[in-house]
Amino acid sequence: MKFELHHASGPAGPRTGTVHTPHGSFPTPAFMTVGTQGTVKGVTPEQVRATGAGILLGNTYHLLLRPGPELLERAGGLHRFMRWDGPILTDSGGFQVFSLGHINRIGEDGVVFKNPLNGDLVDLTPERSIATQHAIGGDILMAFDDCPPAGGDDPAAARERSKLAMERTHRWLDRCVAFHRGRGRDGRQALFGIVQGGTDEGDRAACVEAVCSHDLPGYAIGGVAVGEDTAAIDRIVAHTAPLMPADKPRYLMGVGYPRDIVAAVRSGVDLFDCVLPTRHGRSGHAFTAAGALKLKNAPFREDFAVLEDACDCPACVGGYTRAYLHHLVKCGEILGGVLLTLHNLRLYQRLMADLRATIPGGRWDAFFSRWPCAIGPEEG
Ligand code: PRF
Ligand code: ZN
Repeated sequence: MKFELHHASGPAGPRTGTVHTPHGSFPTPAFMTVGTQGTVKGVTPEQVRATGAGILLGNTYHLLLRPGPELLERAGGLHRFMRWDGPILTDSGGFQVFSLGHINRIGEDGVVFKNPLNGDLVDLTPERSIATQHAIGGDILMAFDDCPPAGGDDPAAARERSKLAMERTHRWLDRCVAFHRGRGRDGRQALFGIVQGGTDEGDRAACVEAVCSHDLPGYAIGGVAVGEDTAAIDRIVAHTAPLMPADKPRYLMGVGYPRDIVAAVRSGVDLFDCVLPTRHGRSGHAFTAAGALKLKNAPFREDFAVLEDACDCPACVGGYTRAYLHHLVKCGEILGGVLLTLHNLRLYQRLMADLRATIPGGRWDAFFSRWPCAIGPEEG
């Protein structure tokens, strides 16, 4: 993997670049479409490609349980299995174990969780995560990290838990790096480190220091959007991103709404992923430049406009009206979820393309007039 930086507006400002992988290149800032179980729910890889997606994200947690690394290896890796020949990034499974809540025990060695499919106990260690990611065959692998939820009722306990998570994440990173070295597809798989550290700026700085002491091809900001408010997300990202190496891609994991992405891009983040465009699409929500529409609501019953006139997605170009989408969503018809997924994914890609076009000239007032949904609390 190689990262080429095209434009950077100083150490703390927005950047444009290109990530080159063995499965092709894509421009940054980029939004990675989530394909958790070896599919972007409801749509084909050809349709995903047509939204403008340059890279997909897969999940070690899900693929380890089903279909499993042995089968994926026999299939020739996830690219061939799912028929997506573009770049793939895999998340390490740590975060999913925590967020999906089947944890049995967390210890120094790793995590033991209950397989929700059959009740068996599964051991997930840094080594097993990396070995599974080798079998999946993604172009970018993520380190196995410990990501506790934000806050809680007892600030002292949360602080203690966050400290332990940071330190454990660094020891686990050492093990990921050691295990990855000399393995993987002939060095064609790039391992990224993950910066944790909760909402404390000193902790974040210490984590950047520790994680970036490993010379890795890219680094991520984890532990953000795990229960904090928007202001805390913006503050931590604006503090952390500029501390990370300028010549490597910076990836903000699991974020977010269009406004969160725009704010983070302006703080120097290059890569994003989030389930929002797909998950919200399946639950009957459309993102638009003006804000989100909940199509189930009565006002759409007789709204014979398309979602957005300016959109070139199959739903808008095809002339499917808000009234028709309202009807599909009300009836629970899967076509509603498919059309809204395609629209939302295209909207995210249009947003990223406009960000990339705006960064070199810095005409942000004009950008926000095109994307009122991205105007943050502080811009009014
Ligand atoms: N770690 C990993 N994956 C993640 C996160 C994290 O902290 C997040 C947090 N927003 C999303 N996905 N490994
Ligand atoms: Zn559309």
